[in-house]
Parts: sequence; C-alpha cells; structure tokens
Amino acid sequence: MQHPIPCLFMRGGSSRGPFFNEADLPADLAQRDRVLLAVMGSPDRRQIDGLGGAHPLTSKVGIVRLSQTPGVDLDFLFAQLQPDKDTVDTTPNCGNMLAAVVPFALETGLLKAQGDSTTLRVLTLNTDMQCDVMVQTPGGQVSYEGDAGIDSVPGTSAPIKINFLDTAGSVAPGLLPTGNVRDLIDGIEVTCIDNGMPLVMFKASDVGRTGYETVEQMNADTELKARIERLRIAAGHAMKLGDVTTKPYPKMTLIAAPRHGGSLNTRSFIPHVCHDSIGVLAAVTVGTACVLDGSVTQGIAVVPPGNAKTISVEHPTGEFSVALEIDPKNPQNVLSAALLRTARLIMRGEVMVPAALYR
Ligand code: NQM
Repeated sequence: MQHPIPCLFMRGGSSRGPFFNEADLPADLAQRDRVLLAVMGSPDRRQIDGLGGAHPLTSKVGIVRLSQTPGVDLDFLFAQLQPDKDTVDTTPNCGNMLAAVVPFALETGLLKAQGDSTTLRVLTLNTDMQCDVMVQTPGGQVSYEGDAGIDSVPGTSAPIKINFLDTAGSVAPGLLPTGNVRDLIDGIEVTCIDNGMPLVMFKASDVGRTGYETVEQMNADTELKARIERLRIAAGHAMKLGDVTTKPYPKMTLIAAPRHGGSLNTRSFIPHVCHDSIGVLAAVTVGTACVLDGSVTQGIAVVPPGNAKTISVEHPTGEFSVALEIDPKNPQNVLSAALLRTARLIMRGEVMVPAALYR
C-alpha cells in the first residue's frame, strides 16, 4: 500500500521541486520530514526512488499555506534536502523556490488572481522574511509564457518580480555577524555577511585560484574544497552559527574582478557543490557586500553611483542583476532588493510514499 499526497512539481527560478499545501503533509514535524525524505528519494546519491534530481538545487521542497500574519497573503516554508543525506533543513531561505509560491497558490485555488497581474505578500517562515511577488495572470490564469530569461534556465517565460523588504541577518545574528566588515579567518581575508543568505566571501586569488574556473573544474578540485571547508567551519563559529559541519550554510563565495561588464565575478559553493549560477539571496548578499566600505569586494567590484543601483553579479553561466535601494542618509544601508525570476508548473498530481510512514 502507498499513501498519495497532492503535489505540484514546479520549477522556481533555477531550482526545482515538489510543492505542497501544508495541510496535506503530516503536522508532526518528525513524521513530515520522514515523508519528505521518501518523496525525494533521499538519502541516495541518485535519489532513484523519489523525485529528487541528484543535486542540491533539485533536492528542494516548498510548503505553502494562507498566512495568518496581518498584511501577509501567504506563508512559505522552504526545505533543503540533500541527495545523499537524511537531513531536512528548514533554516535557510531559497529565493529561487520562492518564485513558484504565488503560482502554486493560484494554481491550487488557495487565492484568486487580481487582474492581469497579481502581487501577493509572502512571508518566508524559515527566516521570517517578507517580500512582494508579482506574477502575470492574464484572464485570471497564471501565465508561464513571456520573454523573461534567467541564466542557467533554457528558454524564456513570464517574468516574476520579487521585491525583498527585510533581509538583513536572515540566519546569522545581523548583517555583519562577526561585527566587522572584514576579518582574517584561518589566514584568509573574508567578509562574513548575511543579507538573506549567510555567506563567507573571499578573493579567489587568496586560495590560489583565478575565480574564472568552470563549475566542473571547481567540483573536481578536492584540494580547494578541503581548504574552503576548513575556512567554512572556522567562519561558522565566528559568525555565531555554531558547528556548521552538517549545516547547508554559510555558503562560500569566491570573488574576482568582473570580466563581462558586470560588477563582480563569483563562484558559489552551496556549500560543498559549486553552483551553476548563484542563489537569489546569495546574489542579494553579494550585491550588498559590494556597497559596503571595507568589504573584500573593495578594489575589485565595479559599483555604479546613486541610491538606486543595479549590481550585476557574474557567475559561471551568466549574470544575476539585483536592483538595490540604498538609504540616502546612510550609503552603507541597503533598504530593499528587487530582482527578476521565472517559474513553471511542470506536473500536478499525487506523489506516492510508503503507507508505513503514516502508521
Ligand atoms: O540564495 C542555492 C538556489 C540556492 C538558494 C543555495 C537560493 C538563494 O540557487 O536564495 O536561491 O544557495 O543553496 O536555489
């Protein structure tokens, strides 16, 4: 006997995974996590017995419900699973999966479209972060057709605009959790920063790399991975995140001068696999570091003038533009960040898990 669970399988930005209405999952969290592991087929490197795609970016789950918070429409809980581990981590955010939350709510009738476009306020429960998400809804239906392209996703689709309202100190205690804009940790100059995603940023040249290596070269570089894991563990303590050995954060970001007219070149480890592009809130956090005096980006990043800045974060498959609004009274204070994503409903139906999980 198997147990069916209603589910939409969706791409959100450059991530993908099953989305659930919270009411369709067990209320008991330990049981819910066992169910999610079965849904994805973890732990198993290939996730052969589930929906997971054998990569952290395709080992993600979205859980949605109507919000009870005044002024907020929807609550979103993001769960990061790993192909080969039995962990279900709901601590950090995912700005990519977030892009599919409003389409999910409209597709499943949780809420109704407002006109040709629909803007809803979403609270990400992982870090208590609010944002406004605007999707195209011509004729009251979610549209997935359009000319918005995002790097590392083939083709184009309808644009989804996300405006983040409060991102500082999402998981770490504050924007600069060590209290400094720059630290020397394990012999390397780093900026430890969290404007939506805890990151440790450092110059690729400080670990003997150019920063322009391919994803394949980065993933095959066991010496580099061991070096940055040592740095990550030390930085985790400095960022007051405790022992991060088994945690999916902080992510590690190698930086170098831009090469394609952007603001900064990056290679992002999430945290043990090199990202094909860069996470949404990782890009917001990198952009924020670019405007902070004294960060490790200084002297490398090309930052446009003015209080409304677009920071173009170069990554292995293109660039990610983040529009930052800077506090005119304090140029070190980023007030909000806006960006463009796309999403697509891939499949709707029921995912089957062993009935024994419900006994
Ligand atoms: O930073 C990858 C992704 C992410 C997370 C990761 C994300 C974000 O690309 O907001 O989107 O850093 O694990 O989906």
